[in-house]
Amino acid sequence: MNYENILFSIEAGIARLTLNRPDRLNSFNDAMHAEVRDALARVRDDATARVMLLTGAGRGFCAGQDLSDRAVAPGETPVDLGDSIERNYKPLILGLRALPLPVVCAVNGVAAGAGANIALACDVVVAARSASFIQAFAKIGLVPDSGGTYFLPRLVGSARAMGLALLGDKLSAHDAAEWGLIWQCVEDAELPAAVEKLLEQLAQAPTRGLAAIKQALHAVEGTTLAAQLDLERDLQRVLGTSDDYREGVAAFTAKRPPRFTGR
Ligand code: T3D
Repeated sequence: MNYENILFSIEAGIARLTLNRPDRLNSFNDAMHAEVRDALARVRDDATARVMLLTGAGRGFCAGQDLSDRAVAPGETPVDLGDSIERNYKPLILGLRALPLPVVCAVNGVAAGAGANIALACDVVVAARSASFIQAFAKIGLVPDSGGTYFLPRLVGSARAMGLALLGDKLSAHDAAEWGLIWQCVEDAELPAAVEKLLEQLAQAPTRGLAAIKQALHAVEGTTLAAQLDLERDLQRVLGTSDDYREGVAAFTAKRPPRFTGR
């Protein structure tokens, strides 16, 4: 597939996906959804990919749905938003969460509407100090989607989730980090270097082990301690046969740095 709305590459174990409609603050239309879906499938199927970066081009990260084709004239039938979510946003969020490798989100600017929640669906979120998070939905009569009603209370508690969702106020990257919504806020000029450092570290880490960590932490919702202990046991059993576990223990014993291959 030719990409016109995203930039995409996989090199040296690092998949990079940049939302690339900067004049619309990288808001999503159907074409961009199709391209992102295609790129995520390539990351999933590429055995050399060990970490993925998601970011935005220009001054924004993503302003959610492109609203330019959502205006409804009196008497016209509106677009079926449920259909749009079923076809586009739900597979995107589930696709990010299911990737068997860590996804780093570099929030380079404003993340609004679905754009904010797409960032929250990633595994490690680093934002530039000038970036912000806006649950813009209430301002146009909608409910937070793309997992917003799921992620927000879990990350920041119900009082702050309710305030963010009902008011649609801008939350600075600094406060987002303080509140535990994201991993880290860094100075704007330091974002590229901070992100590259994370990508390097994760691209050389034991990928299967990281995928299992992601799976176990995502499974914790609605489960019991006993069930989670069972899952940890099962994952550990499989990981205990991996090359990277063997290498990790050998390197520790020999007092040398490990050389993980992701297998
Ligand atoms: O519809 C479905 O399929 C259901 C799913 C819905 C999911 C959703 O995401 S609903 C929520 C949609 N998003 C929003 O409501 C956010 C709309 N945007 C804004 O509120 C503001 O743009 C921001 C707060 C994000 C940024 O403000 P600011 O002042 O920094 O920038 P700006 O001037 O508003 O935007 C710059 C340009 O991008 C501007 O175009 P122009 O005037 O330069 O030609 C603006 O119209 C455009 N833009 C920004 N957001 C969108 C957009 N164009 C289309 N759709 C957008 N969402």
